[in-house]
Amino acid sequence: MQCNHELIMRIITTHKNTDFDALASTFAAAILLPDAIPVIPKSINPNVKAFLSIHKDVFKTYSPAEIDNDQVTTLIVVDTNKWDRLDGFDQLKKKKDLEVILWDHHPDNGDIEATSKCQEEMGATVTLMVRNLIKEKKIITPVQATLFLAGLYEDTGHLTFSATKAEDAMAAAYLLERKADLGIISTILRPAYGERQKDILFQMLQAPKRTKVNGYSISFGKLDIEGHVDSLAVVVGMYREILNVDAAFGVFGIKDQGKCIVIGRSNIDMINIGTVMQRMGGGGHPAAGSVLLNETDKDAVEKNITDFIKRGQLSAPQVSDLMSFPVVTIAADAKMKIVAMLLREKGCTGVPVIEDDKLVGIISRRDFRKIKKESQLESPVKAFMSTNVISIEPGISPIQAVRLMVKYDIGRIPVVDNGHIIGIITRSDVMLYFYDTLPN
Ligand SMILES: [Mn+2]
Repeated sequence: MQCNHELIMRIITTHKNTDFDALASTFAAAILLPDAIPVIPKSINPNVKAFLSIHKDVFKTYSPAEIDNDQVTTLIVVDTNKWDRLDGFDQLKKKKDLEVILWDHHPDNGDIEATSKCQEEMGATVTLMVRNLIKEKKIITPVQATLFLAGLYEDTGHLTFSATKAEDAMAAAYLLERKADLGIISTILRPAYGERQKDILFQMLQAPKRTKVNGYSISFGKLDIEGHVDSLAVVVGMYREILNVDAAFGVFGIKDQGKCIVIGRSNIDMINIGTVMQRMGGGGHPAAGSVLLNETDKDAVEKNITDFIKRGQLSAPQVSDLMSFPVVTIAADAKMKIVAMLLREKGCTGVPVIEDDKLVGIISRRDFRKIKKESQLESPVKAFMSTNVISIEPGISPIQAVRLMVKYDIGRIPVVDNGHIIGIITRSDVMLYFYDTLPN
């Protein structure tokens, strides 16, 4: 009698530069398919590496070198759908009868042809895994829940990235219910600060120069770097904290590419980094931002930024930056029939009323209800206008304008400087502003 020794080897793997979503999905797959072996690429993100070194006993992984590809019968791929993102499995590409199971949240543009797959655009792959864990009533430990939530949070920016789906939030809720530890997550998701980053920070601190610009303390750290360096924003953040300045900029020259990366961090409202970076073609938000410039003269970059700040163009935007002007107004002694014509012509619901160049009231379509007989159309505007006008000063912040609009349920506020109307700010002005300044 012949004994047919058929080997079955199922392995789970994921993409190179393994991040938390990839690692989480790998171990979630290991719960779903308990006979499969998790194989992690050689190159993994520094914070994932740190996590694995602490959790060695709980999350046992294998390296691609430990796997005999000839024995592999099933390949489970998570968080990628491309062969070239895997480490050490090229041989399997052509293997006949290989079963391939795919779990991925990226758009379907890869070259891995799966025997069966779960591929949906989702904030994180681990959300798809959690869906199956719940369906199959698998029990997960708090440590597993913590890893899974770290993956989910990393890929969705704590559920804030626009790719986040409702199901990601529900998966997060489930993982919190399973006792995922938020304290640990905030520690392990902290961006990597390694040897490279430390060297750069120390170089920046060699000759720190603090300057006063418009009363604010500012510092520039300028140096050349070679090749790609992760987490430069973290370095600049630490640099600002150590020097205790209002705003700090890192200007990093990449000589061989003829470019430089500028990264800014600000601790005060008056210096809006997002605005600085936008003017140079980059982006960001008030506290942090960056730009890649086709420029190698780091001193020129410093001068450029300093000049911007000197001109006071970086202060937080004010109502006067957003308002529309000139404003259509009407004189207080104009007849009501003229107002009616004006409103119809301009297609607006109301217009400010002026007397001796000062704002004295506002007349709106609603006020025409007070007119009882035809002859009243010959009466002056001041007889029908409302005199308790909500107005705003030009130096106020846009958010204050929004508060007034909400409080009084109005869509437009006259901007008044010393009693004179100099513009009008509308709901659409402020909405446009807030959406434009949101970081991408
Ligand atoms: Mn992912």
